[in-house]
Amino acid sequence: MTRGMGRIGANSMMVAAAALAVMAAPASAQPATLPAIFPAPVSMTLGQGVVALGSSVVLVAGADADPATVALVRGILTSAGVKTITTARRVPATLDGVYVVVGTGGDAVVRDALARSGARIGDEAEGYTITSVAQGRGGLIALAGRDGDGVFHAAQTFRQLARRGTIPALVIQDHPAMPIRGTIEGFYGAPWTMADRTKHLDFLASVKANTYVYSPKDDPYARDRWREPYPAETLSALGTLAAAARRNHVDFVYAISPGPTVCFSDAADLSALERKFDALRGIGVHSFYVALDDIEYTKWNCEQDKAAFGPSGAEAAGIAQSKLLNAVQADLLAKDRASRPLIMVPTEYFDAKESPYKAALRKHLDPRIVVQWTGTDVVPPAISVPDAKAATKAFGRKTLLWDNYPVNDYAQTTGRLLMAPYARREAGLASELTGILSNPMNQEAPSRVAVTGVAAFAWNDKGYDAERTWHAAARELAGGDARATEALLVFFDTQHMAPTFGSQPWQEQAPRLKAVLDRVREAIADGDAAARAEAIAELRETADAMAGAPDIIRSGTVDPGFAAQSAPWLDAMQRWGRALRLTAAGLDAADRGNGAAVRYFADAKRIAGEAAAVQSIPGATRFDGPIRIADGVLDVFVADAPTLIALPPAAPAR
Ligand code: LOG
Repeated sequence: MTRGMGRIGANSMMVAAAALAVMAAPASAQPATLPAIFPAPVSMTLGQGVVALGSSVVLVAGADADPATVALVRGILTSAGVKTITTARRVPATLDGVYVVVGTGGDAVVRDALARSGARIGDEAEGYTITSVAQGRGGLIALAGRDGDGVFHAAQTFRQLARRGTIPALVIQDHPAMPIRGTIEGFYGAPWTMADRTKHLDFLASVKANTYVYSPKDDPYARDRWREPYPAETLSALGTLAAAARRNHVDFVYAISPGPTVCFSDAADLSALERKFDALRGIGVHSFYVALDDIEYTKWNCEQDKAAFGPSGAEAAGIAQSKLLNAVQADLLAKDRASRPLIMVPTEYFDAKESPYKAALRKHLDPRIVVQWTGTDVVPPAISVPDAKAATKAFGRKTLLWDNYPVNDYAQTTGRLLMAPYARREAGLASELTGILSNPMNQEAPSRVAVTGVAAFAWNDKGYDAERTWHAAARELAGGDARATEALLVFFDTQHMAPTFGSQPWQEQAPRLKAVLDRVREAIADGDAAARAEAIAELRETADAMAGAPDIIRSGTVDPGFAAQSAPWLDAMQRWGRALRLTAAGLDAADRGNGAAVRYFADAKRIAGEAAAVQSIPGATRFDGPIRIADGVLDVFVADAPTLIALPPAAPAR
C-alpha cells in the first residue's frame, strides 16, 4: 500500500490508490484526515490532497439519477456553504473547478468519474461508491450507487463528509450487511404522533435504515377492531406517512394484529384482512405484516376452527396461522407482483426452542414469509450467532430479529429512558439474520440514540463500534455542538440501565458517574489529603455538569422534540445535580473539619427527595411513575456521603 495512506476495512482490491491524481496540500494546511462516518462504511481509504468545496460547484447528474436525490445533494452543498451550483453533462479531462457527479453505475459519466480513482461499483444491493480526487485547482467527487437506494445512501454519507467543507481525497466502498434495517413501532402505550413518525423517517434515512413497520399496539383499528376500516382522515394521514417513507427510501410496512378475535378458517375473516390491506395499498402502501404476538393460542376463537383444524393447541394454532398467512401472501402477489414478502411475528417469538408450534410453522408456512423473533427471551441479555442459528433451524428460514431495545413499555422500565450504547449483539450475526428491527420507546427522539446503534450494527456488524456510534448519535441530536453533545452524554449515562423481564439488568446503570463516585469513596477511605481534595473537586465538576446539562439540552441546540419528550427527566436530573453539588460541598466541609457540612448534607437530602418525587408525564409512557436518574448509583451515594467522614462535634448553641 502507498505510504501515507490511512485505511480501514477491507476491499482494497477495488482501489488503485496510485491512480489518484494528487494535489499536495500546502505545508501550512491541516493534514487530510480519515473522516468518521456512521454507520461505519465497509471500506474507506484516504488518498492524497483535499477537495475544498468552495463557493461554486458543477453538478453532473447521471441520466438515470433520481431527481429527489439530486435535489438532496444540492441541499447538502448549500448547507456546506456552496453559493453557486451550475450543471453540466460531462466532466472535462482537466478539472477547472469542483465537479460533483451523482448517479448509478448504469451511466457512463458516473463510471468514468469512478475510473479516475481506479474504483468501480460493487454488485451488492443498496451499495455505493464515493470517490474524491484533487487535481490542480479543481476536484472531482463521485456519488455512485449500484441502484437508486445506493445513490441515496451515497448522498447520506456525503452529508457527513460535506460538513467539513473540505473533503479529503478518498475512496469509500460500502454496502449493507443485512437487507432489512430499521424500527417496528410495536410497543404498548401512547403511539407516536404522525409528526413524530415523519421525523423518525427522516432520521432513519440519515442512518441508512430502510424499513419502518407501523404496528402500535394501541391503534384499535390494527388490533381489537381490525376488521373495521380506518376513518378517512387516519387513512389519509397514513398515506402521507407512506409518501414520506418513499422519499426517504424507507419501506413503509403496515402491520395488522387479528389474533385476539380471528377465526382462521372463516373465509369472511380472510376477506376482512385483504380488504384492510387493499385500503392501505390504495394509499400507496406495498408491504404488509401480520402480527400474532401476545395472543392466546391454545384456545380457538370460533367453533368452526375446531372443525377445520381439530382440537385447539399450539400445533393446531401453527397450522391454522400458516394457512391464513399463506392465503394472504398469495393474495398480495396476485394483486401486486412487485410486493415484498409478507412479514409475521409468531406467537412463540421469544425463544428458538424446538416445539410443536414451531414445527408446524416450519412445515406449513410459505417459505417466502419473513418470520421475526426477539432472541432467547422477550428482552434477552445478549444475542449471539449460535442463538440466531438456533432460530434459523427452529423457524426453517433465516429470521428477522425483533430487538426489544430500547422499548420502555414494561413494568421494569417505569420512569426510565433507555439510552445506553446498543451492545451485546455479536459481530457475525449478519450471516444468520435477514435484518434487525428495533422496537423503540414511547418517546421518538430519545429512541434515536439506540436506533442509531441498531442501524449501524445492521449495516456493518463487523465494523460496528458501540461507544463511538453512541457518541455520534449524541452529536447528531446536538446538531454538531460540542457542549450540547457532552450534556447529552451526561444525561444518557443516567439512563444507561437496561432491564430484562426478570430482576437482572442487561446493561449496568450510570457507568461514567459510578466511576467518579467510586474514586471519591476510594480517596476518602484510603487517600491522603491531596487525593481527597482532588476527588471531591472532580465530584463538584461532575455535579455541575449534571445540574447544568438540562439547560443546555433545553436551549434549542438539541432537537426540540428530544427536550420536550424527556422533559420530566431533565427536571429530575437538574435537581439531582443540585443535590450532588450540595453533597460535594458537604464532603468538602467535612474534610476540612467544618461544621457547615451538616447543613449542606441536610439540604442535599431535601433536594434529592424533591428530585426523586418528579413523575413521568401522565399517559406519555405505558407505565406512569417516578422518574429514575442513575438510580442505585446516585441516590445511594447521596445517602451514604454524610457517613463517609466523621463530622466535628456541632458547635454549642450561643
Ligand atoms: C410485545 C411488544 C412489547 C414488548 C416489550 C413482542 C414481539 N411483542 O411481551 O409489543 O413492546 O414485548 O414489552 C412484547 O415483543 N411482548
